[in-house]
Amino acid sequence: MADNSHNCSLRGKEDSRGALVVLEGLDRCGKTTQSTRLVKHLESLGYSTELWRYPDRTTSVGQMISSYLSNKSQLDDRTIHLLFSANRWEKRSLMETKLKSGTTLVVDRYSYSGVAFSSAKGLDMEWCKAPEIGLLAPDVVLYLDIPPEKAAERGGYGGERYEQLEFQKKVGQRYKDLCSANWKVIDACSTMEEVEKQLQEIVLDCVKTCQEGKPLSCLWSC
Ligand code: DGP
Repeated sequence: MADNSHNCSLRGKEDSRGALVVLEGLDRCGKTTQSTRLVKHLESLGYSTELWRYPDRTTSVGQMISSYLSNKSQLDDRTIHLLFSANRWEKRSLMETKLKSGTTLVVDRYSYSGVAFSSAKGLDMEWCKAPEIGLLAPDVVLYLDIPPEKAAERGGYGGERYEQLEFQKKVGQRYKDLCSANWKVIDACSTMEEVEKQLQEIVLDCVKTCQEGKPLSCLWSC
């Protein structure tokens, strides 16, 4: 019998679930700070919530990625792209289980980082999307928008492979190409509190909708 566990329409007996909330943006746009604050806020309101981040450097695939990012190893562009994707696939079923059990996941980077960063190196965008097909689709993507020059000023870059202004400019352009209906673009140059408040409003709405019942779907809009 065919394995249809990754079919795009995943209707259970009942569609009440946690929300899949993704934060995206250039390096140093504030994703990590804001996702941490968002989780605390949702928890304070009584919602079961977890903070996830990709790459997940704790797995063996994640350790290969970490070594590549810190320039300790060299990998072909397509090879590293597929490793990033595998790092998301290895947590896909856990993600589905958590969401269906009612836990909201706030995810710091997801498939859009995969496509934006790899296609910024010159790889074909459709080729980059292909291994992401079948991963769970976020209910909302919060894009923290910041000019690359401003991001570079924020405490400087930490020395990892992609933290270079010219490269980040290309990544920013690719993100713009990926932007679609479930994206909310937030001005990341506003104060930390303003960004936080905007995110809370958007996400609370989304969490309530998912709690009322919304079927899971898969990337890319199948
Ligand atoms: P972070 O841990 O959020 O600082 O991410 C590490 C770096 O890796 C950052 O420069 C963004 C990049 N990155 C994150 N996800 C992916 C991915 O799926 N593919 C590629 N090529 N780069 C990614």
